[in-house]
Amino acid sequence: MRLPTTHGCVLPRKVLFMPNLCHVSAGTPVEEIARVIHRDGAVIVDDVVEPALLDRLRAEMQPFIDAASYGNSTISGRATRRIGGLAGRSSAARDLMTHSLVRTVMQHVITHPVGLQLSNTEIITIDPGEVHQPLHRDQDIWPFPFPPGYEPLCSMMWPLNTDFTIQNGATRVVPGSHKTGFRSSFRDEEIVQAEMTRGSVLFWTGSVYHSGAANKSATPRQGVMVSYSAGWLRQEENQYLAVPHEIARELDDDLLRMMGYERPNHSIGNGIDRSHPLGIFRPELAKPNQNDRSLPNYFPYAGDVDPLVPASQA
Ligand SMILES: O=C(O)CCC(=O)C(=O)O
Ligand SMILES: [Fe+2]
Repeated sequence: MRLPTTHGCVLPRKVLFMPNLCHVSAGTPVEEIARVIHRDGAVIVDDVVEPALLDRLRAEMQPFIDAASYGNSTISGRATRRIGGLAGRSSAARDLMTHSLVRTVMQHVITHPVGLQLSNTEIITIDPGEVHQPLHRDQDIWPFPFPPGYEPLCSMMWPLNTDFTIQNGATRVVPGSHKTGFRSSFRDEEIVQAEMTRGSVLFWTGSVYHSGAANKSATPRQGVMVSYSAGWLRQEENQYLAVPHEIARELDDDLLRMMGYERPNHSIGNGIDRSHPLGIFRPELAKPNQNDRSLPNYFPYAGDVDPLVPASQA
């Protein structure tokens, strides 16, 4: 038996093991949104942005989508077109990826963010006839066995051209699979699809099994996928290359910092001669050997600092 998708996450505790993707409203406190993500591995937040923002994003990106080629593997999708570099190519995409809800959810979900960073930006167009993408965990791009409960990565998907439906390839998710470690087989009853309206967003952790889905409709399914990771990991999409420097220098400092032009502690991400990496675009920050002494130091130099306990909790 499959439970219908619930609105408001009011499932009684005793049936929490049933596969389910909760919908919550955009006004839900971020702590509650994060609690559901930690519990289920994913959540849908309804009606976060106006469709007009998505119209603008589509208009800015359609030429790139039209020129995109298909993937060459089952994971990239042989009837799926992917276009990246959104931070440099679309101001509407920048509005989505820096939306205050996104920022706060990421801060609540990612473990030891040490300079939350943009990891990947993509428009994924699943054309009619595409088959299911294999279920996978996004965090497996890094060869490290993160323990259950440790979340180095969190992604989101915004329906772009149409609502997401079972028919047109709404993202598949295996709720709860973020707690059970590596797996290679799944029962159909465990898998749910992220049916949602345009303007809503699906969040999922790097640890939960999920995938794109078969498109059995007559219309392409376009979705905007954005991922954030802890700032001490290598980005999936290299933002220094994905966004040409002549465009990057015009972007807000705040976004540039999230793209990786940041030094989130004493020792990660220095520019030349231990200068601030944002100095490449902002000469006033380009001073060599001027570490920000207010930043946390994650090395236990003195022997009395636990590197995994943020200073605020020590
Ligand atoms: O297209 C989707 O719905 C999900 C895609 C995905 O999970 C991925 O490419 O990593
Ligand atoms: Fe994925």
